[in-house]
Amino acid sequence: MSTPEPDCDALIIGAGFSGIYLLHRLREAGFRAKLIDAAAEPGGIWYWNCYPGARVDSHVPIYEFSLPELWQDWTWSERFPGGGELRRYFRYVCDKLELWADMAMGTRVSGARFDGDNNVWRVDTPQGEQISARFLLPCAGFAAKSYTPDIVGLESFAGERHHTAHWPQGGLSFAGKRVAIIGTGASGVQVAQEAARDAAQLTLFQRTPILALPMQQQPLSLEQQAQEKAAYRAIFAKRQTSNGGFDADRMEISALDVDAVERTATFERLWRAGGLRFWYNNFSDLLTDERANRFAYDFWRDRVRARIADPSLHEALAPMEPPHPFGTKRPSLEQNYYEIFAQGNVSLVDLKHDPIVRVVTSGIETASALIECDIIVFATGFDAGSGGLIDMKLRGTEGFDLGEAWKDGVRAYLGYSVTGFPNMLFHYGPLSPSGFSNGPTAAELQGDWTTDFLLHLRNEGFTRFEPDPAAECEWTEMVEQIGAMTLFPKARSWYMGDNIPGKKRQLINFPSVSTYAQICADVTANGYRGFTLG
Ligand code: N01
Repeated sequence: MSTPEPDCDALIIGAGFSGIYLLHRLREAGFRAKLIDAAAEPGGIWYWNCYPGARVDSHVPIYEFSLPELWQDWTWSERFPGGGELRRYFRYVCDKLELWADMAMGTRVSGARFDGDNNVWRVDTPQGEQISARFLLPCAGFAAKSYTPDIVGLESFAGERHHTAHWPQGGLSFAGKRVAIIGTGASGVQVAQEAARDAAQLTLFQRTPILALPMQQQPLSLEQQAQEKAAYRAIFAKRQTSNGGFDADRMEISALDVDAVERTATFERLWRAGGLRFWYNNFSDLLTDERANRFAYDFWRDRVRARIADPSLHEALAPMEPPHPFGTKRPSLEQNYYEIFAQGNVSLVDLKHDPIVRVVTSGIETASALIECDIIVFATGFDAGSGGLIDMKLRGTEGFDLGEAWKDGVRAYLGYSVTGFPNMLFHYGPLSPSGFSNGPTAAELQGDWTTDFLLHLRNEGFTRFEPDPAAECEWTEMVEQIGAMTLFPKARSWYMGDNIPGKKRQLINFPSVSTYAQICADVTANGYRGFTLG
């Protein structure tokens, strides 16, 4: 008796850049592809993280799809677009590519198992629906699982508390409120700048100072964009061949091979250019040599100190000695972050000297004081990379789920595929360029590769693939070895997994998109080396 055809050839989970691009490419290639997402609207991270001030840190046109049919007719209002505009962009993309018919928004995955008899994934939803698919393509993004620290007394707090990744979709006014923000990463900085405008009192609880860079935001006129579009094709081509998926790479020269005058002039130029340039376009050895890195840190520190009116805050916000090498934690962008501390309604609690003891009904108690508040904002980040995938409770051939498979650390061939979990490729996942890459660049690269791979399987009549344990092991070790050649292990960060208590310390991103693209192309050219097809 022949087995029934699965509901679809490919089930994509997640309507961010990766999922949307994959749906488009797979449909173009004639696959019966479906996309589901728990959110009510597409946008991935831009849907959930709708806190005030949410804004991308990559300038136009880096953070959009390179498909001409999309960019030719789309315009942005600012050089670094805000979250609302990005959500409108996603709706525009789904309209323009006519994707809606194959998208089921508001559909969450509650579990899935691989049916090895039929080479099919069976995916469950909380409503009791089951969707079968030959291939499972989770596109959960790197930040699908938020992290809230377990602080004593949290449940007793009488006010509102929200994690930046679960912000009320209807918005939340800070006007006249006493607001506490725990965490000063990119999310904390962005909320703080907004809250400082109209909160009666804003208190930032900082464990480690963020080494934030000036955004240099600018409005974008239609005429300006029309002119700039002439260069878009070249910019998108460069994106594919750069390390970070941006429009440029780090320079070829070492910070140690130039004199102080030239070094400072270079830093000045990158600073003025704004955005993340000071990070991804800096000297070649910024992230591999501590002496080179220290030059950049000192420049950053002096520039930032000059903007902090109260000298008593210098050491907390921009310490004399670097808290970690510059750029080994993602340097967020800021617009007026260092100026808000001059306002009467803004204060900083340096948790290194005054740790949180507990939360009480009326606020947050530190070792030295009770800070009363109406709203607590948790800007405390994510169980990045693996967290969102583990939460899907995906069960493979050995009868256990991904959480069990990764209990001693993440392993994945090409940061894509795990032994014991056939017919599954996750995108923008751990051990792929992911958080080290501009999102759309990685989404297109992996989306194209996956489409070619599935076409190959279809053309050859294969219904199953699985990575070889040796290939998976080799890849996992290689990412670790590459990481050890950089300064990243010198910081405690989500890049290293050690922002989550109990999580194994390992570099979770592959450090170069262009190298990754070459390796993936080589895997293809060698008959999908490292995979067993059947
Ligand atoms: O999270 P984070 P995020 N007690 O992990 C602190 C992207 N992103 O949501 O540094 C007190 O960076 C923690 O302190 P420490 C971007 O890639 C992009 O801000 O660990 N504090 C840190 O200050 C970014 O890197 C954009 O010592 C605690 C903060 O919480 C990534 O998302 C905007 C604590 C967490 O910072 C994550 O950013 C937003 C505790 N127990 C995000 N636990 C843009 O595009 C943690 N912290 C601009």
